[in-house]
Amino acid sequence: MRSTSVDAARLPRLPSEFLWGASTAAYQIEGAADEDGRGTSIWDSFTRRPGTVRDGHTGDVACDHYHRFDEDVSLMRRLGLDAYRFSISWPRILPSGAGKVEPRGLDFYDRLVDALLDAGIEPTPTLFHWDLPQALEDEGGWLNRATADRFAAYAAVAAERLGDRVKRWITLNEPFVHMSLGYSLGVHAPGRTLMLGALPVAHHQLLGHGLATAALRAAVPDARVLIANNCTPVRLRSDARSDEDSAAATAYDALHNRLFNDPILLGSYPDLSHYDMTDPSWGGVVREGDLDTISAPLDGLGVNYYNPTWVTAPTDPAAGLPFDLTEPQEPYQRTTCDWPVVPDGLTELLTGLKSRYGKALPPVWITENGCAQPIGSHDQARIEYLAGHIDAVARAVARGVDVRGYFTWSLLDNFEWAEGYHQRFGLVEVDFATQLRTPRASFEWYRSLIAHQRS
Ligand code: IFM
Repeated sequence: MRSTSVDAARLPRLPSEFLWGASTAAYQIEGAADEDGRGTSIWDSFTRRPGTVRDGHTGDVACDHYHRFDEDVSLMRRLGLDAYRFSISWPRILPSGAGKVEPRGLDFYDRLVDALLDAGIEPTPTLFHWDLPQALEDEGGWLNRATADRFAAYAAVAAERLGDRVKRWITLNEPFVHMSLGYSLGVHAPGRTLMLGALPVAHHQLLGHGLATAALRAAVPDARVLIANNCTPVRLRSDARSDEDSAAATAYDALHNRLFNDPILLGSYPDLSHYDMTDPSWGGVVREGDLDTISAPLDGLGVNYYNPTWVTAPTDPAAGLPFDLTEPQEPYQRTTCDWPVVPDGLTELLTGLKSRYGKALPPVWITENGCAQPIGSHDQARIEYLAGHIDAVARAVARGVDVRGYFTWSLLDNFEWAEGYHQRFGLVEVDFATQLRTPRASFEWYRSLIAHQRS
């Protein structure tokens, strides 16, 4: 590993109890798709449809973490992680989504949790990171309100088995992204193209979050429950002039951020009249009592941050959306996903959450942040990305935002959804032909950062 020019010791010191972690997700790393009674997930079905994923890649083997988790926990121990955020595969535990429990699936997470605890790492599972059991998709997926009840029942099964050792739980990962890419645009599973017809998916996921929160608290009285929302500061280009541009920003913010944060933190939906949604019940989707369930107190808000979003007024009103997505004028560095690298967007996001929600904002954990970089590069860009974003978190903390931890995305190179194995987000490089794990320079850098912050 090469030494680096960004000295981890020069970053501001975060509070001593600040938690340092790394994140992954089941379908992206586990593999073992047909083992030990695992049911089919929507990603198994989607990846089999021609043209959905670059080069026809699938998560069938992925990082083979199901068989190699001991080696991966050793890597985490070397890093000195306080916590590891992984996700539980719903179809591994309930192959049909509901009803019969597969004990071998639960056994796997039992072994993983024990290995983490032995290594002094706090297990932090997410219950839903997009791999819905196909059997539930066949009944409408998250368009079907019953999926929210099924989700709570699954949460209870997981909590009853693991809750003696697992105390921090995350219900959903990025419900905005699952709704928009999976149900509006069709570039993720389940591949529906409903555009605004996907909005019930937002409500049913949020209802599932609320019901699962209650189930977790019933099974694990000292549980700490979070949700991981993908949040983005919404920016206008510096040449934006019109009120229409500002209205576009407000509309996009409502859809991406407020739709998923307001009901949880304030118990209400944002103004969606830009989307012709004036009926507060969304045509009967939102029922009496739902918002009380959704807004049950949380122990923390998980924030996944990658970059700001630039919008302008729509050029084609007939397209049906009240904004256009656009590109910034500034020549930001780009990741291999072509995402601009904008660390100060994270400070803006965190301070913006504090001013928007005030006392209603619980402590925040950054539950994902990281970047894809070219394979074989010397990894300097990833180190600079991490340093810039951790510094941005420290700036928000200095401005009074209660941020309690940072989980980088990701521990390992993994299956990056529609991009297959082409985007490399890992602190650890994975050779998918041999499964050889090779820590990158950013691994060593993150290790030294954690050691320094603790010293
Ligand atoms: O890989 C994904 C992850 O599953 C969810 N958040 C964004 C990451 C990078 O695209």
